[in-house]
Amino acid sequence: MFRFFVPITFLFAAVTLFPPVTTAHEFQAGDLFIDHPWARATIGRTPNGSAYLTIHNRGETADRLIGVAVENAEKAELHQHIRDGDVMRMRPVTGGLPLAAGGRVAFAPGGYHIMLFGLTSPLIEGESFPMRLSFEKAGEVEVTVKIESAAYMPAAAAHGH
Ligand SMILES: [Cu+2]
Repeated sequence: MFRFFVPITFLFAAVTLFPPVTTAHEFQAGDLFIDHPWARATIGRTPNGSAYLTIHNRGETADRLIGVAVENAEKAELHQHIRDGDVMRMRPVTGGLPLAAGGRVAFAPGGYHIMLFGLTSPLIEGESFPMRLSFEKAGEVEVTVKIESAAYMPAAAAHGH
């Protein structure tokens, strides 16, 4: 895959010099604030894509992300990466993703992500698509997922948080 050949030092420098200030967008469901949902542009006929976002629970009770749905893929699944010996593997998050009161969960490449299986069309940089998130207590909210370049990294992930 192309993106693995981009030198990582270059990515860090690019993020530092050009912070993605123009891409910030935020959505709200009750006490949950969902920041900058984004997906990587796909290259060629890649059948699957992945999407990321940050959820900040500003409330005083825990909640849980229990479902994700999109119209431009056959299936959307919550995934995480786990270490298996020397290999990182991804596996579905079972039982929903816990959102602690006052806590913040940042999805990022190499960590939590939303896997989009069977894309009905390629993800093209600069375009966007709707995604519906279901929370145990806060209910449902539709967010807009911005499609970023195939090499894009969010500032928080690039700085190792
Ligand atoms: Cu995955």
